[in-house]
Amino acid sequence: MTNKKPLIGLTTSHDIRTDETIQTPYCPRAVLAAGGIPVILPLEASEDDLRQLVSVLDGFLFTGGPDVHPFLFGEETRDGCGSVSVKRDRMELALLKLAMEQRKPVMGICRGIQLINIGLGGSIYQDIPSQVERVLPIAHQQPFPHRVPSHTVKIAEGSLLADVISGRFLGEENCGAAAIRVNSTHHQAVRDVAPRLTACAVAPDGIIEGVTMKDYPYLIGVQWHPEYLWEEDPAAMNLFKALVKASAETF
Ligand SMILES: [Mn+2]
Repeated sequence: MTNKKPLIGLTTSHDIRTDETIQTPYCPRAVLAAGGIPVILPLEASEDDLRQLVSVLDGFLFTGGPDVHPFLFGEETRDGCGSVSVKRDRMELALLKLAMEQRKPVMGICRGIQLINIGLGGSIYQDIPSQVERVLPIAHQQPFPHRVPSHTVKIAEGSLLADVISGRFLGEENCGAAAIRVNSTHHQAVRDVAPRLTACAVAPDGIIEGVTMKDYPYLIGVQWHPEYLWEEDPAAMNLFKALVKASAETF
């Protein structure tokens, strides 16, 4: 068993104009580099099929993408909300529920942290600039390429996220975790944190950028995009390595 690599299921993007599913290479490459095998999941699958897939796979990565439909967290669609994929929302919420029923490791990136929060009963800001008054309005849609960090994030000391970012979770502490530099390409963000989640990372304007879940084997959501940073940033690589490690432990 020891030389088998964990299988990490990845959600795909959905182009609602053409109905095509799209997978950019960044998350698969990061999972491969971290020692896992990325498995791209189908957008359209029955709940039974998803359940079977979940039982075979070892961990799950909810990737970035467009907005989540406001009805899913009990709101009307406000000015500032972007486009949505009803199919993708439905598939990912079903997948999250099934993955958590089977206690599989879960990671969410950008849309992924929001989807997880909504799936567990929390809410999000539909549009940060029009909904949040901020003394220091951070550019969460950064004006330069994704590979360049744009704002800092404070990580709660003693949290699972701090353990992962620092490398302690991997037994190879290789960077500081109190504050890290991240990229930012989102206009939505976690608002009310779901009851079972804990906010453990925050941007300088107060926007929540990370969540974890106590009483669960492994769950981390981050608002930034480590898949564009890992080649140069050990904090970003540690996130992928930790997901793979946690997934290996559930074999
Ligand atoms: Mn941000």
